[in-house]
Amino acid sequence: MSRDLILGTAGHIDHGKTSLVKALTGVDCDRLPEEKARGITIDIGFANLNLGEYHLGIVDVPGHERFIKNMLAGATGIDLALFVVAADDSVMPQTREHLEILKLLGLRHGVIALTKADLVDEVTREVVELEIRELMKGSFLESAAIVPTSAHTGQGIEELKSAIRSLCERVITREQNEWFRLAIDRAFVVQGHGTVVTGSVTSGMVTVGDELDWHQGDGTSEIVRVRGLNNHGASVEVVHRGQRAAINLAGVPHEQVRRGQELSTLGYLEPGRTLTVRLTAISEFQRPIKHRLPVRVHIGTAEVMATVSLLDADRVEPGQWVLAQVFLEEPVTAVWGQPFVLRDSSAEHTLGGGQVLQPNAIKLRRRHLDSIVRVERLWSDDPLVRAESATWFAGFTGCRPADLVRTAGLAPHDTAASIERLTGEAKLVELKLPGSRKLLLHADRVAEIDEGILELLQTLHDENPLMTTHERGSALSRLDYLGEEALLHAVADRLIRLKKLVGDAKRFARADFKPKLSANQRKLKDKIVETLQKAGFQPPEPASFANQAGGNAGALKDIFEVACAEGLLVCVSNELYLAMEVENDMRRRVRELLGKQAGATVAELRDLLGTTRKYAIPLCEYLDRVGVTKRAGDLRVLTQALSG
Ligand SMILES: Nc1nc2c(ncn2[C@@H]2O[C@H](COP(=O)(O)OP(=O)(O)OP(=O)(O)O)[C@@H](O)[C@H]2O)c(=O)[nH]1
Ligand SMILES: [Mg+2]
Repeated sequence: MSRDLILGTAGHIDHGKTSLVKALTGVDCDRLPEEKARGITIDIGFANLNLGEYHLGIVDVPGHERFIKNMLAGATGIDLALFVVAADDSVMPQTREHLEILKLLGLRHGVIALTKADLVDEVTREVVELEIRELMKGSFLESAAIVPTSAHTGQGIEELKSAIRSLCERVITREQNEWFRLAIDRAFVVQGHGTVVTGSVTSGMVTVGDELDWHQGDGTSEIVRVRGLNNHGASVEVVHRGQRAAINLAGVPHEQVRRGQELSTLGYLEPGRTLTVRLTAISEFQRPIKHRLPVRVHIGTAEVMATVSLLDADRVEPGQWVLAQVFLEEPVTAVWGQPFVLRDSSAEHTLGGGQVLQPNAIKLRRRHLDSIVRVERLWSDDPLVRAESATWFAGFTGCRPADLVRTAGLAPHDTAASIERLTGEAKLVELKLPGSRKLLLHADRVAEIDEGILELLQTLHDENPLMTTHERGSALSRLDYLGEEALLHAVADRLIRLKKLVGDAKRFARADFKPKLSANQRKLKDKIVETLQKAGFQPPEPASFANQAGGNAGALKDIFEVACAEGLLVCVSNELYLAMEVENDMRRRVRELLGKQAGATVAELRDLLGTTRKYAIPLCEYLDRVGVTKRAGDLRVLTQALSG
């Protein structure tokens, strides 16, 4: 099976990176007139190399210290490094700086080319090899092959190819079925086709005709359609991780497209201005990184000015790791675990870098132990621990299950199973909202909202000791909650399922609430129930008890409701209550009659119950509502369920 990987060059200026790529592939990556004139690489160039089953996209980067930002744009998303040191010049400043950058970018594999071998004798070559070995100690290139090469004589080119090939065999890449991401490193117009962007595909795949989010680097995103795809000059239907891609976008004005923007699967990325990160300073840069230092952040192909805030330290000494937040002047699209590099504000030195822990963070208080502990958990090897912590940070408004791919590094196809585990362990709660939306909240957050609702209802019950239930909408709107009300309703529904509340879609009450009647109110209630038991199917309306109620006249309606809640009365309509026995008697009589004849008119039922039309109509409607009867033209018939 063939495999695609991206290889990037690295090394000091003039050490022969571009010449080596040409010797390997025949392609001259220096395509700009200025590059040709000056004999140096200014911006990244591209070539490709087929080594048996391995297809390598090559990104050739400049070595000049002034073009480190271009080197960074090229190095993002590479799988392996072709690290170049000239035999006649040995280790130089950008040899070190590029090595540090590749380490910060989390590179794991590389091969070292000792270029210009034709210019030195055996002894010099051996000395330079020793210097290289010394430099690489403790890095991913510690035991990398060192292959002496010459772009002029062709020496070592075949050996280098086989070293790259055996390196490819060792590269383990993430799984294929991740979401698509491409950081744009170039944009141009092709006559007759329109805007084309290029980049290294760092995850997932995309097919012609697909829609993608185009993140424009200013916080706005637009949905764009892939009109055509190209991989190293060949038109293709699909591009995937490990390939260089040129994407022809439909209806996108090329002036608006630039390096630093990103294309991704719909809904995957979310631009953010605050990142929480783990951060280290490189030993090459002798000074520590201090709290509130202004920096340039390089992430993906973007470069953005920012300020560093150290959460658990005042300075980062070289080699030490701390937790920090990065406040960016322009939003970036990042995901959990994504590497970044920090350079000083005047773009002269690489200072350090690290990995993103929160791509869309809120400002955290420094030295705040609880947040720091939870941020630390975001660096756990266990994706479940990360998912729990990321959901906690999503706060009272929660997050979508799919957000955990971006915020906790879950694989898209593992998300559902991970959430099931965490909800099973009662660490997270999944709430179902209208429109089959799902929101995830940390169990601690739900517990706080639960408490808010229960306390609120306690207050309402205390204020209205006779009111058996409260209207949900108006009650919940009194809660001090800034998110969407649908979430509160979902939490309330859950409390009803958990039997901490009683109620339905409209009204609710605490399950432990018992209306508190005074002695007089209790007497009045007994009197009402007794009266209604005797009144049969022509009961007096609640207002008719006003005289007897005296000072309790205002509470009459509530007293009726209490009697209903206690199962003594049944509410037929606003003004019409029946004693429970009377209601049962009605059901019995109606079933008996309709057992004998197929249907009955309102008038027949009126006569059956010995009442008047005024009562008969609401009583019939009530019987329909509770499912005893249903209408069939002018007649009432028994419902199917009960007729059998
Ligand atoms: N003798 C000799 N000269 C070489 C070799 N490789 C490159 N050169 C020369 O070294 C100079 C720089 O080579 P490039 O390939 O442009 O170096 P580079 O590393 O790409 O330089 P930047 O991209 O600007 O950092 C050119 O004049 C090359 O002809 C080699 O193997 N032997
Ligand atoms: Mg070059």
